[in-house]
Amino acid sequence: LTLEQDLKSAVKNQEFTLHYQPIIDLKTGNINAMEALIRWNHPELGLIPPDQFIPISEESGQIVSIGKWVLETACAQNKKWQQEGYPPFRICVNISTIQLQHPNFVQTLKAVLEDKELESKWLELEVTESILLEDTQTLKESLINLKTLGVSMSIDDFGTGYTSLSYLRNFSFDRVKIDRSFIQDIAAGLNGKAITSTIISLANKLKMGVVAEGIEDSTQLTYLTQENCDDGQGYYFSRPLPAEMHILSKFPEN
Ligand code: G
Ligand code: G
Ligand code: MN
Ligand code: NA
Repeated sequence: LTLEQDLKSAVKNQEFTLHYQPIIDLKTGNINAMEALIRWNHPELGLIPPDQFIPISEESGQIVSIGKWVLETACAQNKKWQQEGYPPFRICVNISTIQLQHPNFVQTLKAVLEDKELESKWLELEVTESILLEDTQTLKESLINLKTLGVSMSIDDFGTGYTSLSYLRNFSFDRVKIDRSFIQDIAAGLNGKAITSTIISLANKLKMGVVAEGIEDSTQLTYLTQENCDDGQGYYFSRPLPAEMHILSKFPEN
């Protein structure tokens, strides 16, 4: 179809936009991070969600330039929030496996951080478990170089992919994000609760942080807090919103 054709001019025509969703510290209620989520404002079709164009852009290779735009925009926005005086938090960017496997990925990322003057510790990359199947040399080197650079790494949609626990042993990730399907199952009883609490204790034992995705109600929140889940994200706290629509609180003056 023409979506692939239209994607070619989308970066240049500034048709992409990022929405941001907070990731909340369940103990303090503070914002620990913001996840950047891309949307495409198509001139004729209107707002297109990423599920409908990211796979196309991965097949065509356009994800590399789109992904660079996402990194630049998200890092610049996080720097802006810091300059406005908000307590600093990480910016989380979703990275496709294809993007991460590109030989110039780490170099590009380093240049973006320098250009936007954002310290590497305020950037987190979210990758899915599919990355762990790609046992290539480029990928291994990239993961090591990213670690050296000081960016954080998290595994997104954890539990839905081809998780092999040996990968968690071989690569050191900072955080796992429990897929929202498991959070939705909490109210349904035994299995949802058992799976989420098992992922939480696995993360704790492996000294990784753990984030629950897709929290929509207080029952889920209460259970996750009780199970010592570190962070939470979901409509209960906030939908993904344009940067200017987030109401953030500044450090109290003292
Ligand atoms: O925001 P929404 O729920 O529509 O996102 C759907 C999917 O698109 C999610 O799996 C999310 O990880 C992915 N996604 C959102 N933004 C980006 C992005 O900038 N890059 C990549 N590669 N995936 C993204
Ligand atoms: O795969 P990834 O985790 O990156 O997907 C994030 C997507 O999940 C976002 O695009 C966002 O729209 C969606 N999302 C975030 N919070 C919730 C929630 O509480 N419920 C549901 N159904 N979707 C959510
Ligand atoms: Mn994500
Ligand atoms: Na997810």
